[in-house]
Formats: sequence, C-alpha cells, structure tokens
Amino acid sequence: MLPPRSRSLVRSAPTGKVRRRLAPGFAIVAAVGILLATASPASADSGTSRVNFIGTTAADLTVYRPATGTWYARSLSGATFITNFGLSTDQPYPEDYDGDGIADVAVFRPSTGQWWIRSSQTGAVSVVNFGVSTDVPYPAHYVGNDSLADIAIFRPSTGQWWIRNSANGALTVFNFGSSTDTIEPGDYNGDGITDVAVQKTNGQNWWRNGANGAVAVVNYGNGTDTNVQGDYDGDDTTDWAKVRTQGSSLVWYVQRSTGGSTVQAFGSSSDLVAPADYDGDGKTDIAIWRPASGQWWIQQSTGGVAVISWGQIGDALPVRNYITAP
Ligand SMILES: [Ca+2]
Ligand SMILES: [Ca+2]
Ligand SMILES: [Ca+2]
Ligand SMILES: [Ca+2]
Repeated sequence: MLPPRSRSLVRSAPTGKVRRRLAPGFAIVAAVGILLATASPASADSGTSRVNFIGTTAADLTVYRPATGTWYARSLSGATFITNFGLSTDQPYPEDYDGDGIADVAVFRPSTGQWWIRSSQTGAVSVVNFGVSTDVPYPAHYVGNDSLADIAIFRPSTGQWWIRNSANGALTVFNFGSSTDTIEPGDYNGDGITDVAVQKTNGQNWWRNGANGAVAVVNYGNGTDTNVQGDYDGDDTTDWAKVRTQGSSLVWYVQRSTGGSTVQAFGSSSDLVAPADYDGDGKTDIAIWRPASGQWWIQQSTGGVAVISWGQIGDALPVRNYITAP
C-alpha cells in the first residue's frame, strides 16, 4: 500500500551556476541559496536531524522511492512530509546542510558525482560536484564547528577522506582506512565534531579525533557486523554499535559511552536496520524496516514497540546512509 500523499513540492532547477576548480576531480557549482548559518554547533548524534523533515525534535520514518524520486517521511505521531526530489539512480543522503535543525532532502548522483541539496529554509537547490561513482558518501558535522552538515566521501581505492566545509567550500583531505574497511563515522568523544572511523576486518574500530587528528583503537564487534553507531544512551557521544545476524534474528550489540554494553535481538535477518531517535528523547532507538511488508518496528527508548506501515517493497531507506550496508 502506498503511503498517503499529503504534500508535494516540486524541485526547481538550479540557476546562476558559478563553477570553479578546487582539485582534480572536484569542482563546485554554487547555485542559488548556499547559506551561511550562525546557529550553535550541533551536538547529539542520535540520528535526529538527518531525517527530521517535519520539524519536531524527533527523527521521521523516511523512505525514498527511486522509481519516482519521491520521499516519504512520517513522524511517530502521524504527521507526514512527502516531496519529489531526485532520479531513480540517485542515492538519498539527507542531512541538515543549512543548519536550521530540519533535514534537507539531498541526493548523490553517482553517474555525475553531483550532490543535489534542497534547503529546508528557502527551497533553493544547490548542486556541488564532489566525488566519483565508487566513493562512499557520508555527510556529517566534520569541520567548521557550526551547525551546517558537511558533504564528505570515503574513497576506498586510496583510503582518502574528502570533506567539504559547508560554510566556505574549503576542502579537507587525509588518509584514514583502506579498501577493505567499512566506515562508521560518529562523535566518539562528544565534542560536537564528527570523527571519521573505520571498522577493520578483524573487528577493530579505528577512529580519528576530528579536533586534533589523534587516532585510537577500540575492540568491539566482528569485522562482518553491520555498523549501527548512534547515541543510544543520550549523552551526546556516539556509542559503538553492531548488528549481527544470528540464526534468523538480528542481534544488536551496543557499547554505551556512559558504560556497559547491551545485547538484544530485534528484527529478523531479512530486515533492514534503521536506527534513529524517533521518539525524540535524544536517545537513538533500535529500529528495523521490513521490506516484505513495509512495516517499521521501533523500540522506543521511552518504552514500548511501535509498529507502523510506511513504505513498500522497492523503496530504499534514506536513513541507511549513516550506517554501513551489509
Ligand atoms: Ca535544513
Ligand atoms: Ca568528536
Ligand atoms: Ca552515547
Ligand atoms: Ca529515542
């Protein structure tokens, strides 16, 4: 069953392009409405602002339908946001790029290396050439110490990270990780700056302090686990978290930054993980989306399990951009 269509906004074509070379393979197309924000730095990494389209303090259940380029977002309480933005071959990478606390619909277009971002504040569309088809995008708050999410990619072939400061377009490039790693950025020291991190095949997690470049290693999980890092205990510091298929179940392992670990089965092996803070208490909620039925199962950190039908077979999950796909 299709989610109800309650609101539809049509993308406008970018205008007034200004192109300038920055580095080989990277160019900026500055379209209308690139915004410089002055709001305070983002802090929590509970997965809220990344998929908070409706403007409460909670993440929204969000699916992207490639066939039509349609985004469907729904709050736990039933408010909806539905819009068209993107093509069938695009990959959804929403974040709060303009710093107003609301997620901006955005896609990475592998065929051209373009990012298309629509401001939630103004509706203006920005197009930025950044990356190539084999890169792994992961926007987050890496640089600038501001409220603007930065577009970024990990390039497995070279182990390079390329980060673009949303405030001024400046590039940061460094090596961290290898082609056999999976990425798991987060704010592992709770300073409001996203730290790049990689999971090694031996189960080690290497993270690089975004403020000073220091590197630390944490042994947690197996190299084959799916990363679901988030802030499950709500202290504004990312927790190492892994999902492992055991039998027909998904088992969630969370190492809380406040101390202790939790292990819990939630979901079946054919489900897609989709953790975020859906009930809006600042703590990431364990959650899955079941492709066969289009059902979301959310274990609310405030208590109780919510089961909501939203989406259908064939939809992709925007929220999967901040986890590493199995
Ligand atoms: Ca925004
Ligand atoms: Ca940090
Ligand atoms: Ca935490
Ligand atoms: Ca929560």
